Amino acid sequence: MASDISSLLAEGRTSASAAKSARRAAEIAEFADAVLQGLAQRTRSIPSRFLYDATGSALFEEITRVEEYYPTRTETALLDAFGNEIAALAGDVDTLVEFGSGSSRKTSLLIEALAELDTYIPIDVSESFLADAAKRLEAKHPGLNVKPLVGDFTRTRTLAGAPRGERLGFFSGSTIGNLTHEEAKAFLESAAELLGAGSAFLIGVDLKKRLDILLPAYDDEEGVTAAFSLNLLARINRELDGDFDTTRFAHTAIYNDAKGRIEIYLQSLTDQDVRVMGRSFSFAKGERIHTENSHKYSLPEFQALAQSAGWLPVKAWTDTGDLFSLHLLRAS
Ligand code: AVJ
Repeated sequence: MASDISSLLAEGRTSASAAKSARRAAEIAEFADAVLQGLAQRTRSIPSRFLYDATGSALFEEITRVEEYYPTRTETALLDAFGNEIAALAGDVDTLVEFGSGSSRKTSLLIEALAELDTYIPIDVSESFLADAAKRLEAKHPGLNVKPLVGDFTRTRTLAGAPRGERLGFFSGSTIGNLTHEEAKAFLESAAELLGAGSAFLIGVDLKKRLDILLPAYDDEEGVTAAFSLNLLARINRELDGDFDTTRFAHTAIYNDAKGRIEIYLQSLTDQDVRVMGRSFSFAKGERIHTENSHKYSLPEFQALAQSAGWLPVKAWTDTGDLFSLHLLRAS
C-alpha cells in the first residue's frame, strides 16, 4: 500500500517534471528558430523578448537601479505622487489586471491607492516570476485575491473566472516601447477587448527628450546595459551551442529620429566567423545585430495612438523634468 502511494507520487512528480522539460524544449526550439532565421537575414536581428531569460531579467533589474536609467524611479515617483488622483479618476475599481507582472513596488503603490480593489490578476509568461510576485503582494495586501494568469499578454484573449465589475489594466515601465506603433496599436486593441467596454487602462510611457539624457540611459557608464545586451550572445552560447566571443562584440545604442526610438545593436569589432548549432555566420567588422527598440512618445502622439485603438484619453501625468508619462485611458 505504502509503496503504491509512493510510486503514484513518484509518477506524479515525473509527469510534472516531464511537462516542465517539454516546455523548456519548446522554448529552446523557438529561440533556435528565431536566432538561425535572424542571423541569416541581410540586416540581422533577433526579437527583443529573447533578452529576458533569467540572467537577462536579473540584469534588467540592475539597469533599473543605475543612475542614468531614469524611467523606473520616475514612474515610481509619479505613482507615489498621483496614485490617489489616478484611483479617483479610474472609478471604483474591483479588479486590477497587470500586463507582464512588473516590479511589485509600483504595483503596490497602485493597489494601496485603489480602496475598493479585491482582485489582482497579473499576466506573465514566467510561471515562477508570477508565483513570486503573487506571494509578495498577498503578504503585503492581506485580503487581496491574487489570481495569476500564465501566458503571453499580447495573446491573452479572456480573463477566465475574473469577476465582472470595474476593471483597471496596468502596463508599466514603458514596456509598450518595445513594440512598433503597429504592434502597440494591435496590443491596445486586444487589451480593450480583454478588459471590456468602460474599463480603464493605466500605461507608463517614456517621453521624447534631449539626447544627452536619453542616450546614456541606454549606455550607462558602469556597463550594466552592455552586459544586458551581450547576455543575448552568451545565451546563444549556452542554449544553442554557439561560440560567440562576447569580447568581440560591442553594445551600441542610437536614437532613430525618424522612427522616434532608441535602437540597440550588437556590433562586431572584427571580421569573424561564428558558429551556432553547427551553422556558420560571417561578420564583417562593424556589422550589427539589431536586438531591441525602445519607442518614445510625446503626450499627443501616444494619445493619438490610444485613440486609434479604441481608448479615450482621460488624463496624463508627467514629472517636472518631462522625462516620463502615465496615461489613464478609458475603453470606448
Ligand atoms: C523594458 C523595454 C522598458 O526600453 O527602457 C532598457 C528595456 N533595454 N535598457 C526600455 C531596456 C535596455 C526597457 N523596457
